[in-house]
Amino acid sequence: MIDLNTYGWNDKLNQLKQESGHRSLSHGRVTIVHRTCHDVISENGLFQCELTGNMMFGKSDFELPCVGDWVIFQSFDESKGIIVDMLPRERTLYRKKSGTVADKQAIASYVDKAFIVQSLDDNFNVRRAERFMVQILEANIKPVLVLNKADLGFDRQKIEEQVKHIACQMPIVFTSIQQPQTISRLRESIVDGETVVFVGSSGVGKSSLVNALCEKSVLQTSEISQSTGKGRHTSTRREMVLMDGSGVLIDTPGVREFGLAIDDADSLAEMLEISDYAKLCRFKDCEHISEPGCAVLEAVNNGTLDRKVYESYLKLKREARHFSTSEHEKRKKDKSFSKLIDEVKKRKANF
Ligand SMILES: Nc1nc2c(ncn2[C@@H]2O[C@H](COP(=O)(O)OP(=O)(O)OP(=O)(O)O)[C@@H](O)[C@H]2O)c(=O)[nH]1
Ligand SMILES: [Mg+2]
Ligand SMILES: [Zn+2]
Repeated sequence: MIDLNTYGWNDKLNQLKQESGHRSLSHGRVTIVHRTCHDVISENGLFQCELTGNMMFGKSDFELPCVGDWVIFQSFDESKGIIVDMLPRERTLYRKKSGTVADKQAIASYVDKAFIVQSLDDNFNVRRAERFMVQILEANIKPVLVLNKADLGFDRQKIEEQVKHIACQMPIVFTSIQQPQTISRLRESIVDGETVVFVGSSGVGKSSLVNALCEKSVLQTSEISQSTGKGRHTSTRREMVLMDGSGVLIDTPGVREFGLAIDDADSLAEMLEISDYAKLCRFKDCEHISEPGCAVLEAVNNGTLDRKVYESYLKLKREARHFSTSEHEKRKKDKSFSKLIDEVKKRKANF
């Protein structure tokens, strides 16, 4: 019998299951999403489950179970089943689906912490770290910036200078898979039963860190390419593993771009430490672009606020607004389309 508490099951989830009307069915957590089925870990072991047609009907992809979701399923035998329901989502990390304007993609659910992994060769990029951070904070997940490959030599002072405006939102940890004490420190930052998702570019060492934390090779990692010294795309799926029975780690494939899927751009000022200035602007609805009496612009001009942080703030805000208005429009269109179909059905019925 598997103790699902080690996977994060708790009284609150149990309560939700009781309320779901599926008391007698099994519950479990999605560990891998395959093309047509889901691996679900439950008290009775791992099950391969398909979705009922009902669960898929009228749903967008991001609403279907993703890694980390808790689901209710009916088992057929000791290893196969069918998912009939999903418990309400919490702390889900989304991103904008690449190549779309208003579609989002669910990366992982019921996440407590997110390790934003960057490597200290040429991957470290504070703008990219900010981007991940705002999406993670938006989901009520705790971000941690993990700067890996610390064995390669880097200018610590220069890096700390660049991240100082976000350091109070997220701790920064330097790691190397060749320095066991840095891995122990990382392990200590994970609380029992907590779920941690690893995100970042390809080749930064996400899977290597998961393996180091588990002290065994549970995931495949890349060989360093001799010619460039850089990693190649190795992980191809999001995958959950259990660390020493005390923490749940979710590895993800490296992403080239991480588009914001945020509904409310207002919190960005606070996340990027701009709100202290914004409070002093003459107008309450100041956009901090060219308004008279704008304290943010003044702080940029007198050098107290880093211009690059300010520009990044404007860019992320534009992007978040673009996403939320496009998403809103899309929802409106979908709604009026389904209304139209209902209307046609009614007319047919009346004939
Ligand atoms: N020098 C050094 N190399 C590392 C470290 N961590 C990982 N690597 C190497 O970096 C390469 C990429 O590691 P992976 O763990 O596969 O990277 P990943 O982030 O999972 O990449 P994707 O799965 O493609 O997203 C491998 O060759 C690792 O051995 C480190 O701390 N120091
Ligand atoms: Mg990987
Ligand atoms: Zn202003």
